[in-house]
Amino acid sequence: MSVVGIDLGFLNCYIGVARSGGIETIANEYSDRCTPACISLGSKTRAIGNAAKSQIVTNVKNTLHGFKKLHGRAFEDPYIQAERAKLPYELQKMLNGSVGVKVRYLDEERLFAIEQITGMLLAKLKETSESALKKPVADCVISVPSFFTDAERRSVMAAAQIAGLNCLKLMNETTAVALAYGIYKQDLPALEEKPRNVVFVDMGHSAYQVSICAFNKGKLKVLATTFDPFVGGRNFDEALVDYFSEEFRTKYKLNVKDNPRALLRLYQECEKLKKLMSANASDLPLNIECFMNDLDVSSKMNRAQFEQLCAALLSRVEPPLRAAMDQAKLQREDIYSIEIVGGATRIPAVKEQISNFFCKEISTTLNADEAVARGCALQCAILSPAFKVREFSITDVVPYSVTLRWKSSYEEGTGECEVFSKNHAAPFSKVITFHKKEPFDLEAYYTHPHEVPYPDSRIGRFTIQNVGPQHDGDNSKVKVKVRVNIHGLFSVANASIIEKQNTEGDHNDTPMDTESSSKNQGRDDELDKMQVDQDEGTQKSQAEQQNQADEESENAGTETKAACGDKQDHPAQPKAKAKVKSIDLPIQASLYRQLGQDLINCYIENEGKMMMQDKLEKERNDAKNAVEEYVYDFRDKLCGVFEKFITEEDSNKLTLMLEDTENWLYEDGEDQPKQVYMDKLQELRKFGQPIQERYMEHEERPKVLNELGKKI
Ligand code: ATP
Ligand code: K
Ligand code: MG
Repeated sequence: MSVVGIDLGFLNCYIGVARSGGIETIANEYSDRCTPACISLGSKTRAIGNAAKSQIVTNVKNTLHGFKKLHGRAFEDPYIQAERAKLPYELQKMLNGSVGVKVRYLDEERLFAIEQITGMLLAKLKETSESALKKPVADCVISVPSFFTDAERRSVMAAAQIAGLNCLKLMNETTAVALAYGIYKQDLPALEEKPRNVVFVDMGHSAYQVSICAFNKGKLKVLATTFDPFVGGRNFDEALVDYFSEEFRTKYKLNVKDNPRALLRLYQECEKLKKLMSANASDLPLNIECFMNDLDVSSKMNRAQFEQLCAALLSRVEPPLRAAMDQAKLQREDIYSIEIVGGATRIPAVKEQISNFFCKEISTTLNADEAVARGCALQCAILSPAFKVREFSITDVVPYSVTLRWKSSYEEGTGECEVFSKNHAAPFSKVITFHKKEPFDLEAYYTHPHEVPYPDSRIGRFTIQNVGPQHDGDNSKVKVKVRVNIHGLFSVANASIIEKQNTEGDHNDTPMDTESSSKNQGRDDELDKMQVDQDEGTQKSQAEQQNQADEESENAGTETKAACGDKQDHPAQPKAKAKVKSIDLPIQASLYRQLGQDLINCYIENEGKMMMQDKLEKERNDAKNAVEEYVYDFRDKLCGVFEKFITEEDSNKLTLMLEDTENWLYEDGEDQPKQVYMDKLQELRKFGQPIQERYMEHEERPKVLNELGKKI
């Protein structure tokens, strides 16, 4: 079983693995611990990671980057349309309405779903892990932004499946950071003591996330997460690009925005400049040779100017910090430390905003680039039965409140109930009781659409099937378990109908309730059980129910009964003892923007084909390189060490042959099947081998004699 954690970044990906010595961030084949989230499609092969990044400017339309947030959205989504206008490659609508990219690959026009693109990247990261661990890798934990909705999360899960990964958990990025911070801390307060509250801030390339966590020995609890999904390093780059484009327009009469290649180069140079400005406050140059129309361009900027240019962006640092403190109900003096990670927190003005808000120095003790991957690897180790790690319990939060809505059986209209409030502990299960005579639909959606950075509030529809009236024609009691699982995904996990047996005029919940919850106990990995049951007669307000639920969830093992449902469905009933039987009901789930397994299987098959193609292409190239290498190596040796072992005539003949081969490699032999190169090498060797042997014999003879001499 593998223990691997993947930080699936917008710009940069990192891999953490558990090895004998502990958690380690591993390097790829370029000895780089960072693998760019970049894929380049070519006429013969795909390049992924570092090799793809170097093609951004040369293979503009077929080099994909900046695709992390295209997941789980409709093509018409305003975010997608805004990105589409800026991306140098072409986005296209898939048959199911989601986002795909149109590229040229293997000399054909091809359409890839976003899940396939991220699947390619994840497959590459899998391969990198495999070569580091020297064994197959499947189990892993993958990071996602805490603000990802269910649709976005499911789309990333599909990508993992396409890559052949078994994602044990989608972990919120800031929670991963919190785990990386807490698990090694020896001095956390004891369980009964006041927790240590730490703020984690991550500003990466595409987003800004804040979370506040409470730590006790062996335990971390997320209190609140907030975010601005539209502020990150890329926005600072963009501010610079806009500024210089305008300057070059007046200064050089160049229209940078009309030239994708030039624009990409300007982005790259601006990112470099931005980083330099983090270390240096004085004027720094920006020079690009042969930028457009053979013109060299140059300009400069200093940190003060940059900060002025980005004033609007910088003002967006504080609100999520304030919101997190409000939601966690903490004062500044309750905060033990502020830990920052993510590349863009290296911008001095960003750091300043954060420390000014807390009136406190910020801590940079965590590895800003690798903390997410390390946290994910630690989580994977905790989940892996094969790995021994310190006991550490992690309680995350539900980022957006979730409401269930259903049709009332008695009157026109709907009933609804908020089943999870914002910042509710997760993973978590609750049981809700309905009184129904017929199958019914539960619609799950985000309660407050304006809080969700996503244009559709639907999560899914769950049809509870096979519901009928009781023998006496009364409503049946249906228990429905809803949950937010380990990945942060909402579902109606199961439903059962409660049948009374030998009913002697009594209706009682108690025996069944206990039975059902203990029966479920073993099946679940959730922290706690919550019984949100019909409170017959006295319908409480939604707020009251939730307060009660939240309170109770702190005490493991307790059950809460809270009202939830439309009152008319459950007239008050007299209580007495009765035997009950619980029968599981089928649920038909239709999740919003969910990919069908058939389609995923088809993508898996396609990924396999592309991998095979890459492998064959690599072998073909290796075979070609072997011929080239032989030519150069032998030619060198012919005028060197082999000189004495070949007649001049043969040497001339061979030199000519090598020269012919070299020319062939650049002409007819440039693009041949692998076998042709192998045959070519064989042919050369036939001539070369005898010379090589004569030379070797000559070299070995003195050594052998020497050895013999020693023995005598
Ligand atoms: P996301 O978290 O949004 O998915 P990511 O994890 O790929 O993105 P990071 O690797 O954390 O992003 O950060 C990359 C960003 O940090 C880039 O915009 C990069 O230019 C910026 N960055 C890195 N180093 C510095 C620096 N020294 N000064 C300013 N910005 C920097
Ligand atoms: K990253
Ligand atoms: Mg990141």
